[in-house]
Amino acid sequence: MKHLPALLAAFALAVPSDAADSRRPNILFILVDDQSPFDFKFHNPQSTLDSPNIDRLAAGGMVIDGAYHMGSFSGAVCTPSRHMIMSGRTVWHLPIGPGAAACPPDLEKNTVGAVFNRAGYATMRTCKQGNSYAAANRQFSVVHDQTKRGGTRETGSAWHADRVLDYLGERQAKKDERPFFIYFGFSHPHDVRDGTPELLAKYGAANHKDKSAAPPAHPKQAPLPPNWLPAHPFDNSHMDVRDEVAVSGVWNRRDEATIRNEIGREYACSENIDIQIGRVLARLEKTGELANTYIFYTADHGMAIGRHGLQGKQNLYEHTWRVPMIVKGPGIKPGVRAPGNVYLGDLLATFCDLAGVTSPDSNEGGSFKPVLFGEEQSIRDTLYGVYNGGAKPGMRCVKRGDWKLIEYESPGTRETQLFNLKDNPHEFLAGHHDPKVAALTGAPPAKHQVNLAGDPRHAAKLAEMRALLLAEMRRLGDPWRLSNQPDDGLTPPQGGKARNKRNPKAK
Ligand SMILES: [Ca+2]
Repeated sequence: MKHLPALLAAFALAVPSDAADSRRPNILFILVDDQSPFDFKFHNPQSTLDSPNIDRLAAGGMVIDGAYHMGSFSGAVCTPSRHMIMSGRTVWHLPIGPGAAACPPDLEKNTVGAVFNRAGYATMRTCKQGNSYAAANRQFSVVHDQTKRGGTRETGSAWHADRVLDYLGERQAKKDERPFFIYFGFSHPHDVRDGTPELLAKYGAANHKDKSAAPPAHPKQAPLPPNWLPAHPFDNSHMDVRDEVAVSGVWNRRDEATIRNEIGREYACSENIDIQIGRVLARLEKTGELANTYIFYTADHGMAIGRHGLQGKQNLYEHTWRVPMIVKGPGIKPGVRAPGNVYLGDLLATFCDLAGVTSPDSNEGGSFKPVLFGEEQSIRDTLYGVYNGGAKPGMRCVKRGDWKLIEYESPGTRETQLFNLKDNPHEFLAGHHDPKVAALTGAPPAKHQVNLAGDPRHAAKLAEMRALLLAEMRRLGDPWRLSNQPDDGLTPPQGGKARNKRNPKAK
């Protein structure tokens, strides 16, 4: 037995190089469709959503409090978001939209699936179909995409989990030793939010079909969000988009019963997703692969569902601009959080950094591995957001530290909002102090801070944030300018009027 150490050393030297590859980390990337960060207790302690498996991921890894999608030039916010996730490129540099002409050709060959195939990973994807990035999706070696938004095992979220479990089973049967990159996407909680009967019952919700009447109230329904409003106080440039007027179960309605029922439907779909994630995590634990797997949980963008009188994803309030974000895996301390200041477009660089893979030249995102490993609190100071899928130029926002500016401009509309998110995290407006609104939401007293844009005490901060927004618009190649900005010699893209000089003075 005295020769055992020498034998072990000889064995170690004899390990072939590809076995070393097998110790590279797996990546399980979980992406849900349309989910506000405030649906979760780890981002909002008042939430009534039960999500024990996702909560355990949060407790076992890092919660990123400042994760955002950069925005959209289309009502289908999912589509540019998913292009940014796959390619690591910024919103005006995608193969779709106004920046398409300047985008490198064959970009899909430098998207997540292709990059990880070249690195020797086993790649698999399941997700919804449509409003996505088809050319990039096809790069994964195994693809099972179908839109599953029903309330049964075959028609709902369980279908996506079954595809991942089947894949893991085949991998085990074939003794595939390669590390995996699994893109585990869901079609929910995007509408139509047809939950399973038992989960709908748990949240007091019904799959409401009668456009002429509100759904029944139920004591198990979640309360109204604190920043609910019966209507948005002004035209934000896209009030008639499908998500604001045509979602089955809500339509144009914003009454308490409709919104509380719809939140129940959203939670029923989100808890089902949580259950499905639990099945996959249990399998990875059983096969011994969990400890060497980085797990990412996020959404393609947030969602309003009654907040600020809005229903959809076509706005830049925090409930919609921000996304939930958890990362758990080797080297990440459990139960930690950081601002991060990350975009979804930073994911590709981060996946590559964690796996020791060189990110492609076309990538514009930054790795947030230093944040995950506790070396940095954030990877940038300033965050920019855009929505201009409706009237042009639409909405722009910029955030630095606790301060956030949102500008709205389209023919007939010019509005400015300035928030200190530390003092006013729900972005309360004057309308939240209306006694009839406050009676339903429990909104704070009227002395509570609201939009500060018209307050002369904050004029210097407003000017500073406006300068910051212009700098970001220039840096990122935003093809539009607002009427209070220099036009920079730009010719507005086709599809709308860039400038509205009828009412240029900000309110
Ligand atoms: Ca979406």
